[in-house]
Amino acid sequence: METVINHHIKESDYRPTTTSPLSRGDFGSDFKWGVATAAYQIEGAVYEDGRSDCVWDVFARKKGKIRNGDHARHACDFYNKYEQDLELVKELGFEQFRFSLSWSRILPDGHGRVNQAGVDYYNRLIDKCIALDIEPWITLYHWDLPQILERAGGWKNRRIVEWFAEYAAVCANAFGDRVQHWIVLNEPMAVAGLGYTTGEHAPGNKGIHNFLPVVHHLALSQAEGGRVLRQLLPNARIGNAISCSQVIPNSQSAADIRAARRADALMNRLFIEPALGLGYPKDAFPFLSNIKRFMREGDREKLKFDFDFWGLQNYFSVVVQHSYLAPVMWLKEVPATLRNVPTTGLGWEISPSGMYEILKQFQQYKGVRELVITENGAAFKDKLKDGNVEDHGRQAYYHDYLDAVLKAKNDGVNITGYFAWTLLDNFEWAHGYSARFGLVYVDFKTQERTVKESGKWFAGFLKNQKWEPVSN
Ligand code: IFM
Repeated sequence: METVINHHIKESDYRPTTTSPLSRGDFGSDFKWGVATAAYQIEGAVYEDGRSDCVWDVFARKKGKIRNGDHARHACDFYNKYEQDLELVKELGFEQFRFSLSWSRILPDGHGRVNQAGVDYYNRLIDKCIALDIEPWITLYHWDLPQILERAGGWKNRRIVEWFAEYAAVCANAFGDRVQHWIVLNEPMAVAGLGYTTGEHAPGNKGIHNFLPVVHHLALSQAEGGRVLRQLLPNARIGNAISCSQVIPNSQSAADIRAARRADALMNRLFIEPALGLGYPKDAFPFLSNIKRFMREGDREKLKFDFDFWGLQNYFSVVVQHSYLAPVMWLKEVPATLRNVPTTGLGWEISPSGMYEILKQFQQYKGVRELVITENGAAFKDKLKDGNVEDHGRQAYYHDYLDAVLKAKNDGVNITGYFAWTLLDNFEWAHGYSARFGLVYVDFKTQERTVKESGKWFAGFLKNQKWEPVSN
């Protein structure tokens, strides 16, 4: 087997690190293959059918928040084009489709009044999936909090746990007869860190004082959402999706090793451990002890929920070092672009070995029943030329990450599914439309879709053709 070393390369020139052919059959016949999306990133139609503003609508209207002044008022117009887009999912050969529900379409006041037009839309979407023999997987919350709830404090206000429970119950009652797989929260760490601490994401709140209450209310809500779904839908399979990355210390110094443990506590342990009954990971990051100020009697129990599966969302590895200049965390990341490693268009390290290591790390938790990769993918600077997008870098990325998933599976990790991120180029949050993650290229002026080379390769792989990586 030939081994390719990808040093000092232009991001789009990434090539597979091994030439091992992959085949779908290697993962076993029950392994689930899907593609993941999120409502706000694709739907558009923000003013249609009684939807109210979410925090991202308001954030995007502010100057300088989203690259190039982009907004998601139209996004991919998936709200109107969902039928043809689901046909593309089918054409690509995915059998599962993960999408999120827009809270402000379903409950425009955040709680109370149900907007039937919003419910009807998701009913049509689910029914279309079923008609195409694609299994719908619902994410309840993928970052688009109704603005009306943000005005009442959003995730800083403990009442959000009740509001979220009500929303979960409305969704379970509306869609639970046809949807078996549910994901409660998507990447709560991004909400707490980017949305309420650094302010890079909506709602744009800044300040470390927000971090702990927001973490605690998200952690309570993930468990409460799980309980609501389980009570109303006893046969559902309920999961939660968290971001995770292998964390590597920059040196073997005691200070760098401790810094890596703190980063690991935040990036990987913060939301899973309270649910497993292990509490917050204060051992590695003593600052987290301050969360007790927001805890009430009985909360340790309320934080627990026995999820059927944990969704892991892995894109890159990180290297960290101790820093005196960063109070609270006392660490800084060593950017991949300074480390002579291959990166994607967003400067994220391409690290298939990191995918392997993180799967092994999560497998060690006794209370974890099953793991699913609920997102993995890469942004590259794709160009549409003569009706084609030759995104060989993305093909190679998928090849190497899938190889790593297979290796982990063969080494005993109970991983049962994989979702590519994502179907369509879309609104990539603060990056706007500048970061293209899709297997399908979108011309945002015409809304025309073009399946990229990576999409065609994935389709071949899912048809059980041996998946040879491109070699040049
Ligand atoms: O686009 C996002 C998604 O919404 C959450 N996980 C990471 C993706 C890529 O940044």
